[in-house]
Order: sequence, then C-alpha cells, then structure tokens
Amino acid sequence: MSEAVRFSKEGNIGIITINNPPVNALSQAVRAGIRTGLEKGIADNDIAAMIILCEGRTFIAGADIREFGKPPLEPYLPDVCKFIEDSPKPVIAAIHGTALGGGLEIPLSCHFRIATAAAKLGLPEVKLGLLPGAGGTQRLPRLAGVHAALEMITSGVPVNAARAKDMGILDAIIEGDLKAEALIFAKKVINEKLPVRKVSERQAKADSPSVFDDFAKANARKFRGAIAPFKCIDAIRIATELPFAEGMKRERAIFLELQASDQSRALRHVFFSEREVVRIPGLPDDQPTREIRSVGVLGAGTMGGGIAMCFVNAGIPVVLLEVKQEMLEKGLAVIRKNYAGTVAKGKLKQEVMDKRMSLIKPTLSYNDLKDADLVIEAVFEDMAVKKEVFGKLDTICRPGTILASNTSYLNIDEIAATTKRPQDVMGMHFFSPANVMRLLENVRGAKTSPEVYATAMKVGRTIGKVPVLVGVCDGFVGNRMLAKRTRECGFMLEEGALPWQIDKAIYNFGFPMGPYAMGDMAGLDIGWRNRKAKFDSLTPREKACNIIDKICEMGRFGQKTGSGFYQYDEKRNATPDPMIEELITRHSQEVGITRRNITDQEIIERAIYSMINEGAKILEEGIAARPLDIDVVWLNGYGFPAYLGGPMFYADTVGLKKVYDAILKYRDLVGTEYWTPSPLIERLAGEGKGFYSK
Ligand code: T1G
Repeated sequence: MSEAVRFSKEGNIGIITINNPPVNALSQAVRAGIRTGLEKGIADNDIAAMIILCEGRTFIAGADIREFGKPPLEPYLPDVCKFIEDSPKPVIAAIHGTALGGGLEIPLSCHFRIATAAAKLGLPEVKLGLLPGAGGTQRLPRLAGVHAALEMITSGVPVNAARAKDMGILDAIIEGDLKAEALIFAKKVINEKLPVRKVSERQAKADSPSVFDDFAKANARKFRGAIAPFKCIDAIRIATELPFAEGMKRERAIFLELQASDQSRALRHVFFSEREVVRIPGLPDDQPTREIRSVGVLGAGTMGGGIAMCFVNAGIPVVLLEVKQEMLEKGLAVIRKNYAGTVAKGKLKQEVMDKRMSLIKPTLSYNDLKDADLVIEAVFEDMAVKKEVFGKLDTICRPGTILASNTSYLNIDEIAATTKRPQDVMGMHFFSPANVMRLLENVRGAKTSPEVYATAMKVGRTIGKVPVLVGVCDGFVGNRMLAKRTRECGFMLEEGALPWQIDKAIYNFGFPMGPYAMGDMAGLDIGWRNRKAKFDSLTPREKACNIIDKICEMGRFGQKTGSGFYQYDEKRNATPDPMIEELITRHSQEVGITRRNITDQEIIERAIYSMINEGAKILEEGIAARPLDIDVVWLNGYGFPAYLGGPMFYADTVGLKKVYDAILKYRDLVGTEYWTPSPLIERLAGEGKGFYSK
C-alpha cells in the first residue's frame, strides 16, 4: 500500500484513505493504491462495504495533469474505475472540497456517493482541451441525464452539492464529520441491504435525436474555435447509442486524440503558467511581504472605482479619494450601480453588496490616506499630475506605505524619483474594467524593493487577479506588443485591407473582437490621444498613417458617438461604412501607396508575428522574465485564445523557424525599422528550438 493511499478497517467497513497533497491528484501511486485497497477489502471476509475518502483540503482534484504527455502508467484510471464498479461489495465515495475530473469519475464508478454541503463536483477536462477520459462521458449521462451531462461536461463548470443531489449524482449530503457519517451511511447500506446498482448498467436516453446538434448549434459562439467541446458532445451522444463497453472504447480513443492535440497542450500550458507566473525567478519562496490591511485609491473614475471594487470584494477596506465632491459621488454611484446590477442578476446578495459599500470610505482629504498600507493612484495619465500626486503621498503616508501607480505606460522610475521612498514605489497596472479583467501588470522600478513587488504579487492573488511582474518600458509588456499589432493593422489599411476584413481575420483567429471593433467600443479618442502624446517619437510613415486622426477629427469616436470605423444603429449593431472605405482609399492615394489584395494569412502573420518579435525583444531586455509571463499577459489582458496558449506558445506551435522566415519576408516588404528579427528569435530558430524548448 503506497503512503499516498492507506487501507484500514472499522468494524466490517473497509476504508481507503487517499493522502496525496496538495489536491490528491490521481498519480500512478494513488491509482495503484486505490486498486490495492479494494483488493484487500474484497479479500477480507469481515468486510461488507468500503469507503473511499481523502485527507487534506479536498477530495481528488483529477488526474495528475503533470503526467500528461508522458507514457501512460498502469493501472489506467478507466481500469481502476471498472475495478471499483465490479466490486462484489458496495463502495461508497465520501466527498469534500472539489471532486473534479477523474476525481468525480471515481465516485461515478462507486455504488453510492455522499458529500459535504460545501463540496463541489465537476468535470473540467474541457478547459484542458480534453474530455473526461475515465468514463465520465458514459456514466454521467446515465446517472444525471443527457442535458445535465451536456451542460456540465462542455462547460467544465462544477456544481455544488445541492445541485449534484438534485441531478441524482449524490445520494446524501452530509452535515458534520464526513468520515463518521460515511461509516453510518455504509452500515445503513449493509443493514438495510440497499440495492447496489452499477451506473454503467443504467440507460442514457436522448429526448430527441437532434438534441446533440441543437446543443452544439446553441453554443457555437461560446465553443468557437475550440475542438474539445464538440468532442464531448460526440462522446455523450455515443453513450445513448452504444453499449457501455463500446462507449468506453470510443471515449478512450477520443481522449487520446485530444490529449495529443495542440489545443490541449496549449491549455495545459495555460493552466500551469497561470500558477507559475506568481513565482518570481531569483526570489525565495519565503520572501517576506508586507501585510495589506487597508488600501487608498486616488481617483474615483472608471479605473479607480473598479480598483476599489477589487479590494472591497476581497474584504479589504478602501479609502477612496477624489478632488471634488461631485466626482466622488459620481464614482460611488457607478460602483453602487455595478453591484446593484450583479444583485439584480441574482449573482450577489444584497447584504454582501451593502457590506462591500460599507468598506469604502470616500474622502476629499489626502490626510485620510496616511495610515494605508498601500495607495494606488488612478488619476489622469499625465506625468506632471502623477508627480504632484506622488509628492503629496510621500509626505503624508506613513513610512512603509507602498505607493503604486495604475499608469498604463508612464515611466515608474521617473514617478518614484519624486519621492524619498523609491524602494516603496511601483506600478500596478489594472485593465479596464478593473473589477472584471483578471490581468494585473505589476511594474517594478529600478529601485523597487523585492519585499514591495513580492507584496504586490501576493495582494494581486488575494484580490483574484493573475499578477505578472514586468519591467519599466513604454507600454510595459501588453501595450508595448499591442502597439506593434496596431501599427501593422494601420499599415495594412493603407496597403489594401479594410477594417472589417482585418477584424474578421483576427476574430476568426480566436480573439473576442478585432482591433477596429474594439477601438470603436473603447472609444477611438483614447487611441487618438495616445497617438498625439507620442507623436514626436513616431517614424515618418507612422506619422503619415493618420487614418484614426481623420476619423476622430470628424467626431466619430466609435459606439459612443454612433459611428467610428463602423456605423452603429440604436442597438449598437455595427455595419461597415462605405464612407470609411472611401476615406481609406483616398488616404492610400494621398500617401502614394497603390492598394493591393491582402490575404487573411498576411493579416494574421503581420498582426501576431509583429507581437511575437516584440515579445522576444521584451525577453532580451528583461522586461519580462519568461515567455510564460508574456503569454499570461496576453491570455488575461487581451483575450488571446487560450486554446493557442498565448503568443509565445503559439510561436512554438507554428514553429519558430517559420515565424523567423516570415519576419524576414515582412522586413523586405515593410522595412527594417519595423521588422528586424530579434536576435533571440534568430538564435533559437537557427538552433531549431522554440521559446519553450528545454
Ligand atoms: N494535477 C496536477 N497538479 C494539480 C492538479 C492536477 N489535476 N490540480 C492542481 N494541481 C496543483 C497546481 O498546479 C498547484 O501546484 C497546486 O496543485 C494547487 O493548485 C482522466 C483526464 C483543485 C480547484 O482540471 O482546478 O482528471 O503551483 O493553485 O486555487 O478524466 O487546482 O502549488 O505547484 O490551483 O486551491 C481534471 C485542476 C484533470 C482540476 C484547487 N482536473 N485543478 O485550486 O489551488 S484531467 C482539473 C484545479 C482529468 C480524467 C481527466 C484547482 C483546484 P503548485 P491551485 P486552488
């Protein structure tokens, strides 16, 4: 019996206890231990029933994802499940925490399932580009019905214990001590001779033959571009058409196909990268950090209000400072309206909203910030204003208060220099809407102390963000790469493409929206203002590529003015505007460019490879420590399709040599000032490697 699993007896009940921290993943040792435990229980004549339960914070959280991509080791999970189900003695799963993936497939092969009220049960394999590969697609529809199985398996979203009981997955919900109650339940099964039935012997029935196609059509937009959800639907359909054993064979074949797919490799990369990203190379795991018990937020505008919500959502009180009463009240009203909207949708209780609002202390006085552990400035994006604010904060806040700027591109070192505490100054760049977007770029200045940026990483996690540590440069990581995509798309408009063609190509690549639809939604005046702020640093061609200027000068700022690149009706539905096509065509003539046909392939290569090339330069400069930092930024801040893994992972999937050759092609087409390959890409491509090559 491996130490990961031990077998014990209490009276005539065998107990198989799994203890494989941190989440009792089904490693080979755990699978073997479960099987050995069952063999012991079956062989022991004193034992009439068995319980499977876990120590630690949760029941089994699934197969050990770290084993994927390596040669599979016996016993395979489907075989362990079959062994459980074929046991001549009833087996009861006693669940707490999160029973996920294989961690729910084990209970589905048991004869009874009980759980604590707080437990959650789910089959999240689809989020890894997989499907449940140990009978989940064949047993769940038999136990809970086809509709419930379709929802649960294609969404990957867990259900709580009450819902699981309603679905017929659970036989009982346990209040009190799980193990004690499991023993009582087991004795009841024995004494009352409760009928023991294998889930695999039930029937899975489809309400109608079209239920699967209808479900796929109804969710086409949600599943767009991903392979796994549609394979999940296929496997569930198979459960209604084939005998169980046949269905298991088909499920296994689909699982192995998906496991080997680029999309699953990318999604597993995303899973581990979003956990690795908070570990800072060179910092010890026990790096001291400062406790953040109270936060000050300067500015109650869109960003400041969203940032304040992030902290009060985590139970951290916020002092919210504005310069004028009416701006403070306006900001509070927006926060209140946001919460009220969530309450109205039934996703937040009124008392929770009230509690959160009570944690916000509005003020017009800087003095109210003096005891804050962290102050985040979210005022106007102007260096002079930032310097004035930080100068004041430096004099008012107690020693040790961390002073952070939410700036999206201004130089943190310059801001820090206006204080006597540069070691306590950094950037915390939230993405709008701050209370929704998961990405937080933590910008460390040259003098920011490790304790301070380690604190920012930790508090980022506390407020539910995915924090990435980045260095100081124009645009940090995300916006610096985005600027290259924006430039290339602008150039392609001049050379022959139209906004809707570019938007469609980038949407089909997997982004939620194309750049021009996105610009119209955010407001073209923001990009226009940024362009004016940086105008002197632009190249002659960038200066002359002034299509957005011309559109904004007509007062067309996008959805909020009824037109931008697109025309909008009263429901904000977009239609391409012939006037914009005419403006762009005329612009090409003015700048002396003969328009040509531009393929979607060229659009994607120039939009994405320009970012990859910039990402490589960001790595060379140490602005990001690892390729995974860049991927996490783009996955969580800009909607890069997760099933492609992020720009740097995608480069490896395409093949870095292929990317390099394309960069050379566009260097010749567009010019060396825009397309000089980064030395890192040149070297790696030359060595036949990728960013993630070991
Ligand atoms: N395998 C290996 N390691 C895992 C793991 C797993 N399934 N789940 C978590 N970890 C590690 C994680 O990398 C981190 O490690 C630590 O545990 C804590 O995780 C056959 C094929 C369970 C809700 O998809 O959703 O079963 O960074 O930081 O926020 O059909 O982990 O500390 O070194 O996320 O409290 C299906 C994935 C697998 C569940 C806990 N199961 N895990 O969240 O902690 S495929 C999943 C989670 C499968 C079968 C198929 C969450 C959690 P480190 P954490 P958390």
